[in-house]
Amino acid sequence: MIARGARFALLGLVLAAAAGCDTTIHVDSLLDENSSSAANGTCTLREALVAANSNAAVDTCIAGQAGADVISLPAGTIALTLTGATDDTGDLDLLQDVSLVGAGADVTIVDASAVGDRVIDVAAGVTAQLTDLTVRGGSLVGGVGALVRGGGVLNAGSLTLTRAAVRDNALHTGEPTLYGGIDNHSEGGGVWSSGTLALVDSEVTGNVAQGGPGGATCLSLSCYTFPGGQGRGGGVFASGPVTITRSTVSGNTARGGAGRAANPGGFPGYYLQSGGGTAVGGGVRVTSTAALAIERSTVADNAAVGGIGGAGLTSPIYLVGAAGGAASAGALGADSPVTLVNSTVTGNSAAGGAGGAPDGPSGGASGGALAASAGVALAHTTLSSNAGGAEVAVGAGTSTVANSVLAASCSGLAGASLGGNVESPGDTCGLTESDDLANVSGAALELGALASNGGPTQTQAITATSAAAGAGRVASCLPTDQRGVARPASGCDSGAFEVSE
Ligand SMILES: [Ca+2]
Ligand SMILES: [Ca+2]
Ligand SMILES: [Ca+2]
Repeated sequence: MIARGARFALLGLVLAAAAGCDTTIHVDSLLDENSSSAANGTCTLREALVAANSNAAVDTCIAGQAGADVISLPAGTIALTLTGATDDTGDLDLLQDVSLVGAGADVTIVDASAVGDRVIDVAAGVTAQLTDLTVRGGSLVGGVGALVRGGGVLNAGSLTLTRAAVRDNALHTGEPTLYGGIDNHSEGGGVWSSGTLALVDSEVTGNVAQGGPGGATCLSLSCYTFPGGQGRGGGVFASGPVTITRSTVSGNTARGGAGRAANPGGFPGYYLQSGGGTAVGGGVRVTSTAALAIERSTVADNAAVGGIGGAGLTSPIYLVGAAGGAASAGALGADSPVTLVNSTVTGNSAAGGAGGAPDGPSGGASGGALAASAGVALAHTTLSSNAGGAEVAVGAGTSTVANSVLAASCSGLAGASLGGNVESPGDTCGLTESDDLANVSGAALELGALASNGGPTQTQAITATSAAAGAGRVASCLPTDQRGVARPASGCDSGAFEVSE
C-alpha cells in the first residue's frame, strides 16, 4: 500500500508532466488590454507577452518559462491600442526567447496603426519566431535629429519569420516640417535588424522608409542648411546577416526627404536651400560585411527615390533650386557579399529626386536592381525590367555569374562569368565565356511577366523557344528551378525558370 503522502507526490508529478506537454500560452481575445492587476478572464496577446517575459501567469495566460515560450494567436485582427513607450505598452516587446504563432498570415493580423509605434521589438540576445501571421500598420514619426528604425519590426536578437508577412509599415510619417531636421534618416520601413534575420516562405511588402525633411533656417545673422534625411532600406535594413528563402520582397520604397528653403521672399542674401535626401535600397539594404543570401525568392517592384531639392527663387533674384537627392539600389543595396540563387529580380527602380524649382539639377541614379560593394554571386537568377543607371552595379569584391538571365546593363562584372548566361539586349555584363549569350533581343528572350507559375513565389516563365532555354552550362545546373521544378541533369535553362520538356 502506498502511503497517502506518496500518492499525492505521484499525482503532483503526473500533473507537472502534463503541464510540461503544453506550455503554450493561448491567446483567446483579440483585444489589446493588460489586466494583470485586475483579471477579467481573458488572455490577450499583450498579457501573453507579459507572461512570457516575466515567467508568471497574467490573468488567464499561463506563466511563461525560462526557456523558449510559445504564444498561439487565433485568427482575427489584433489592433494594438495601448499607447506608451514601456515594455507593456506601444510596440510589443519580446524580452525572452519566444515564438508567436498565428493561424495563417492571411487571417492572423497584428496591426499597430492605432498606436503610432512599430509592431514588434525583439531585444538583444533574444531568439524569436514570427510564424503564420501578419505584422502591419506600424509607424514611427521622426523629429529634429531623429534617426528612426524598424517601422514593422525592430530586431536586435535572432529573428526568423516563417510563412509571415510584414506589410504596410512606414517611417517618418506626418511629422511637423517647420525648419526641418538634421540627420533625420529612416532605416528599415518593414524590418530593421542589427542581429540575425531570416525570412522563410514569407513576404515583406508595401513598407516605406521615408527620410525626414531637410533643414534650411536663418536665425539672427547665421544660416544653416541640412539635406533631407536619407531613406535606407524600404523593406529591410540590416547591419547583420540576412537570409531570404522562398520569400517575396515587393512594393517597398526607400525615399529621401525633401530639401528645404528658408526665408522665401525675404532678404535675398539670407535665402538658403538644402538638397533632397538620398535613398538606398528600395527592397533591402545591408550595411555590414555579413552576408545577404537570397534563394528561390522574388524581389519585385521596389523603389529607391531621392528627395526633391529645396526651391529657389525667380524674384526678386533668380536662384536655381537645390539638387534632388541621389538614389541607388532599387531592389538590393549591400556592403556585404550578395548571393542570389534561383531568384527573380524585376520591376525595381532607382530614381534621383527632382531638383528644386527653378531648374535645380535632378539627383543621380545607380543600381536600379542591385548595388553591391563586396561582390555578388548570381546563380540561375533572372533580372529584368529594372530601371536606374546600370541596373547591376558592383563596386568591388569578387563576383560570379552562372546560368543567369541578365536583361540589364551592368558595371563591375568583368571576368565574373562562369558560363551559361544570357544578356539582353546589350553586352555590358562581362559575359565572355564561350557558352554565354550576349546581345540577345527581348523578342528572342521571350521572358514572360511576373506571374504565379507554381511554387512558393512568382516567377517569369520562358518558352521552349527562348534563347535562354537549354542555354545553361551543365556543370552549373542546379537540381530545381525557383519553383522547385526539377531541372534535367543533361542540360538546363538559364535563369530562374526551367521550361518543362
Ligand atoms: Ca485579460
Ligand atoms: Ca519566458
Ligand atoms: Ca513597447
